[in-house]
Amino acid sequence: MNITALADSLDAAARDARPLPGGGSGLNDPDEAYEVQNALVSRRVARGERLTGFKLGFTSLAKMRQMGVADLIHGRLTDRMEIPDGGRYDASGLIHPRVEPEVAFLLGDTLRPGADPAAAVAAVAPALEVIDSRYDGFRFSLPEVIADNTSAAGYAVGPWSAPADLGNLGVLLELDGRLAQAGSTAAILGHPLRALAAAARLAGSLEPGTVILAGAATAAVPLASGTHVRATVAGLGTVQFTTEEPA
Ligand code: OOG
Ligand code: MG
Repeated sequence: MNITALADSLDAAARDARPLPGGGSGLNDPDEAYEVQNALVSRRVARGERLTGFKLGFTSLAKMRQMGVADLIHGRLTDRMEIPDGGRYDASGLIHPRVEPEVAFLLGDTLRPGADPAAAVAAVAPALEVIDSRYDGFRFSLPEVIADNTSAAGYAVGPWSAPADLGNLGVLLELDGRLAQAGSTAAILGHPLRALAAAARLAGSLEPGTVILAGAATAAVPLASGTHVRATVAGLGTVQFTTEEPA
C-alpha cells in the first residue's frame, strides 16, 4: 500500500474537483486509511492551513444507512474549511457537495480518553457541515472515506452557548426556507456526549480550543449554488449561510 501516492491522488482530486473511482484504492485496513488521512491533512498544513477541529462521522443510523457503512469514523477540520455564520460560501470548486446539520462542541479543557467528556466542554452550538466526497458518486468503502478525511469540505458554527443537555433536541435543516431534513440530537449515538467520548478515545486526547462536530443527526442533502441553508437545533439556535450563484 502506497500511503503517499493515495494521499497525493486524494489531494489532487479535491484541488481539481475531479473524483476518483471508489472501490479501486486497494485500501482495506482502517489503520492504513488513517495514515493516508494524516498524510493528506499534512499537505493542507504544509500549505498554511491551521487545524481547528475534529469531526466524527456515521454516528447516526440515518447517516450509516444513507452511505451504506456501519462504523464510526473521524477526520480533521482546518481554518480553510470555515464558513462564516450568516455569510456566503463559494461551493463552485467542489465536486458534488452535500450539507448536513450537526452540533458542535468547543473544548475549554483537554479532553482525555476515559474522562467525563462533559467536564471538558466550554460551549455548544448548532453547526452545518459541507461534505464533498473525493470519490465518484459518493461511493466508497469505509477505509476509502477515512483516507479521504471523511469527506470534509466546510463547516459553519452558530452562536456558542453555555453547555446544555443535548440529549434530545429537535434538529431541522432548511434549504431556501423549505424543510429538507428533521431529526433529533438523540440520533447521535443516543446522546451527542457519546460522540465526544468516542472522539477522545479515537484521537488520544484533544486540546482546549478544539471544535468537535459530533456527526450529522440526519442524512445529508445535495447543496446547489444560490441556496440559503439553515440548521436549527432547538434551544441552541440557528446557523446559516448562502451559496454563491454560478459565475
Ligand atoms: C462521510 C462523512 C460523514 C457525518 O456527519 O456522519 C459525516 C460521508 O458521508 O461522505 O460527516
Ligand atoms: Mg458530518
